[in-house]
This record gives sequence, C-alpha cells and structure tokens, in this order.
Amino acid sequence: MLRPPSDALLGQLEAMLGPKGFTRDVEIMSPWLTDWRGRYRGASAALLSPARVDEVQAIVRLCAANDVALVPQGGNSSMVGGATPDGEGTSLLVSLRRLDRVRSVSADDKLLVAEAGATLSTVHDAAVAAGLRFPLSLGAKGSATVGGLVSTNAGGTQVLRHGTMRSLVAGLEAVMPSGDRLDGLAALKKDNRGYDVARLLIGAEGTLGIVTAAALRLVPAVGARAVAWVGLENPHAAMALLRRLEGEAAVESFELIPATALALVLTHIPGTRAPLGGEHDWHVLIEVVGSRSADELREHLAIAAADGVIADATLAANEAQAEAFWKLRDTISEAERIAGPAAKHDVSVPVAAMPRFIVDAAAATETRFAGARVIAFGHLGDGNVHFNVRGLADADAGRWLRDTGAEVTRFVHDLVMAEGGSISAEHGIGQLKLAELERTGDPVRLAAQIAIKRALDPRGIMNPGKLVPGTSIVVGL
Ligand code: 2HG
Ligand code: ZN
Repeated sequence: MLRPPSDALLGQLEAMLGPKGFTRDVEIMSPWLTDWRGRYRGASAALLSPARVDEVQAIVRLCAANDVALVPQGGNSSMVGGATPDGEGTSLLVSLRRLDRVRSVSADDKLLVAEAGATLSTVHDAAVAAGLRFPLSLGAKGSATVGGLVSTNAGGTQVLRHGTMRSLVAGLEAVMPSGDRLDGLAALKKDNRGYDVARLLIGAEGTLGIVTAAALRLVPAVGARAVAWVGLENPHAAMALLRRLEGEAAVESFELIPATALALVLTHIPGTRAPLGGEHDWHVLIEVVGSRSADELREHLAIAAADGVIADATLAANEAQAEAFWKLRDTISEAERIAGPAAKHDVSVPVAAMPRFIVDAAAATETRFAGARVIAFGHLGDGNVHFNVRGLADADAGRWLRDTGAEVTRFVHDLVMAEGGSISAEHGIGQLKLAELERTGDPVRLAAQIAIKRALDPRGIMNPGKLVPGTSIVVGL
C-alpha cells in the first residue's frame, strides 16, 4: 500500500537534490500540477527535478523503500492527464526537464542519443546540425520532451512515412521501479536474448519505470520540400487524392482539416489567414519531399483538379509560406483550447474505413446529441482522427461537458470499437481514458498489461492511476 511521503523522506530528498532539484513552493509547482488542457488539477508534496540519472535512481530507491508514488513529467503537454498527479498530494512529481542533454549524434550510424528532458525542438536542431533530421514532429515540439514522447509512443504529422516513436527509438535507458538502471541504449540491429524489456517502456506512460534517455533514429536531410493546401468536398475525396499520390511521390504528411477547424484557427490564432480564396468544407495539407517535389506535387494536383477529385489547391511559394500553412495545422489544438471545452477523442480505425467513419460517425453523433458539433481533423493516412465534440454554441460548454461528455465519449468509442478501431491512436490513456480502456479493452490484453505492471512494479509506485486499470492510489496513513 502506498503512503504519503514522511517529513524524514522529504528531508532526505531535499538534502540530496539541493535547491535546484527540490521545491515545495506552491507557486513554482503550480503550472506543473495542471494538465495542458486544464482538465485536471493535481497536488504533490514536492517537485523533484533531478539533473543526473544517478539522482533519478536515488529518488526511485528512496521512494520504493518508503512506498511513495512518483509521477514522472516531461513537457507537461499530455492530452490525457498522463503526467498530472491526483489531488491527494501524496505523490511526488518528478520533472525530467533538467536532464536535457543531447549526449551524442552520430552521422555515420544516423543515431542521436538525447536525455529525457530534451525537447523535440532541441532534437530537431541537433539532427539538422549534423546534416540529418529526426522525422517526428507535432505542434507541441517546443515543450514536448524525449521522455514523454517515448513514454506515450507519440505520433504527429510524419507517421505516414516514418512511423510512431516505436519505430524511431533504437534503444533506451530507464530507471526501473527498483531504482536499478536499465541500459538498453546500444542500438543493436539484431539482439535475440528474449523479451525486449527496454521497449516495453515505449508507450508505458511512466508506469513501468522512468525513461532517462533514448537513442533515436535519424534520416537523411531533405533536399527540398513542397507544401500544398488543398480544398475539397469530403474525406472520401481526400483519401482518393492520397491514394493517387502514394507511390508517385514521397508523401511526408497528409493532414485532413475541416472548415470548422480552420475557422477556429483563423479566429483565435493571430497572424493566420486562409490559403485559398473560396470556401471549402474540407482541406488537406500535403508535404512532399525530394528534389522534384514541387513539380511533382503541382502536376499531380493539376490532374486531380482536372479529374474533379479536388476543388482548388495552392502550393507554398517559399519556406515562409510553407511554415504559414503548417502553422494553420499545428495550432488547431491551441485554437480549440481557446474556444472552450470539448469532448476529445483520439481514435483510429483501419485506414480504408476512415472517410466513411468520419462522415457517418459525425452524423450519428450530431443526431444523437442535439446541438453537438463534431470537429474531426488529423492524420487521415494513418487512420487516425481527432474526433472532438463540442456542445451547443450558445450553451455553457463546461457544464455541457460535465453533464454530457462521458455519454458522448461512450457513444463515439462504441462506434470506433464497432469498426475494430482504437480509443487511443497516439495520445495514450493517461487518466482521461482509463475507465474507457477498462470498458472497451480486450480482456486478454488488459490482463497481460496488469500482469506486466505487477511484475515490474510490485509496490505500484510508478505513475499510479494511469494507463493500467486497478492501479489508482490507495494510500494508507
Ligand atoms: C494534433 O494532431 C494533436 O494536433 C492534438 O494530436 C489533437 O487536440 C487534439 O485533439
Ligand atoms: Zn494528432
């Protein structure tokens, strides 16, 4: 059974970590005790900020010996409350942000080793400095950290060609719930010594240990890129366009954006403007890489327009315009947050079923919940959309979410399960989706997950109440 940290334990931690690594100051801790979306308000007896791996080990050892729960946190950009402690204040928040070095970059091996607290932007810059690139990107790149990206098996806007974190992590180092350091950084191409224990921590949301560093795969820098903004009638047309482009060009990204999402961005994000003159119900943002990318994309779009697949398109004339197009996509989440609460669903279905799912599920949801409006956007080619639902425009959005949100979520997730899909495509389970995972999850898979958790973290100190059913905190006083 877990316990609140004693004064003696807090004293030991403070003495070990020093003033930079230990604080109980409520104001300093406050921003890290609320999730990005502002859905959860947690509490912690102290904020621990180790700067070295041996300090992480010492924290875990001490807390394991005292049955005190730890909540690891990176950039605090979780969409599912995965890094927010519960409200009891009996856990300790462990920030990995000071453990932020890029340890090495090898152009020969195309590998970069970064510590857990390094941000995605830092990784991008270090890769570019070595003449390479790290092909995973997302809107929160300035704050999301390596540890969080690994622990949530993050996706983003380049999964189509390069896969999720799972395909980009070549090895990792972690502190296990015993306090021992698991050294799995060596990026062996072949290693058949049984269970891939280090890789179990990818997507484990800090429930099996604390990721302290990862070896990340880099890819060659792109000579040139072409970015286009396309207007079209519906998600079916978007999928038809993707199918035409695939195999013909190196499609790096293919993002679906409804008019409603674009409108939110144009309203709430300063310095944005619509790339196309006319009104379109749906848009796609396409990025193609390679030396002939601009010509290729222009030609394919012209043919698609002539064939009636798309209504209009424009190619970014320069890098600044390409960045402006990307800003429209990358700030949808931010614009939506400013617009107010929504029932958010990060779902996936088989790729081929995606267009039909978007259209039918949106219609079904809006019919079932009077006044509700669906905004479905995102990674069409990955079979992953963010299927977000808001209440009546003139109603109290917070109250609507409290009263109706859970029912809307069950309704949407049932539609997803009926398609053989997943209730979490890339954001993870955290605390937001734990009950839904339990309700909809395959019992065999859940039982294995629980057994792994019990075996590796028998005291249950690692991020309780997240991802694994039955691990919510029971604190003995
Ligand atoms: C994105 O694709 C992110 O922009 C966030 O995964 C999605 O806010 C969301 O629902
Ligand atoms: Zn996404």
